[in-house]
Amino acid sequence: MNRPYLILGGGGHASVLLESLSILNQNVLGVISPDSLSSRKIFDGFTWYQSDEEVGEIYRPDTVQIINGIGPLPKSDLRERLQFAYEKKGFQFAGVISPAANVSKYADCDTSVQIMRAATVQVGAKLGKSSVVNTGAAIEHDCQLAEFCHVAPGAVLCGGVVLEKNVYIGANATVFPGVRVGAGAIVGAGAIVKNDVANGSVVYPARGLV
Ligand code: JB3
Repeated sequence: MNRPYLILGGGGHASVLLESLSILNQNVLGVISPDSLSSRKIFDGFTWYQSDEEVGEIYRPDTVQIINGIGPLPKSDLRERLQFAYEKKGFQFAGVISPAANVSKYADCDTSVQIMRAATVQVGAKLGKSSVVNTGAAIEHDCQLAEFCHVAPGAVLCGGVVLEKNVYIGANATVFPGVRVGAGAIVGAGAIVKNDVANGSVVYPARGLV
């Protein structure tokens, strides 16, 4: 039987994941967030844990699974840092695939991947640990995403694109077929990327095509 879930973070990203888990009738025990949950109705009725330390004292790592509900933002390592801290204590992370996402049975998704509503993941794509394919994004055939990548809403990775770890692709950006985006690079919203992108660099759509 599936172990019940705890959601890390109680903001917008967590709320989207919680809706999918609810539709899938999954057992969510509570939400861990230093900030109040009261502004979002979807959290009503769930137990609120205000600190990560508290969770470590209440739950044994082998009795629950954690959902990483911290949204991946450029230049922020909070999502990755918290996950590593929990993993160090022995907790395991689970993924969420929206029932309204379209994921090929020939795609290979790590168990902690998150795929949101109306996103498409095509045949032969490979998604690494804790990567996020956000609302309506398209991951075409044979793309490879390493760990902790984020493809923001509406972005398109054409066939065979490679994202190294910690890449952030902004909303509605398009990455041409076969392009490799280096570790930690940021592709701004709406950018059109035709050539490989070096590690850690930033592609600004307003400065023209690369
Ligand atoms: O653009 C889209 C579709 N989504 C964005 C996503 C990718 O990133 C979204 O609009 C936001 O910009 C962002 O999502 P996120 O992380 O949900 O942002 P926010 O709504 O600001 O919520 C942050 C949550 O992280 C809050 O509930 C904080 O309390 C929580 N948080 C911060 N530090 C923490 C910690 N939670 C835990 N458990 N531990 C912490 O140390």
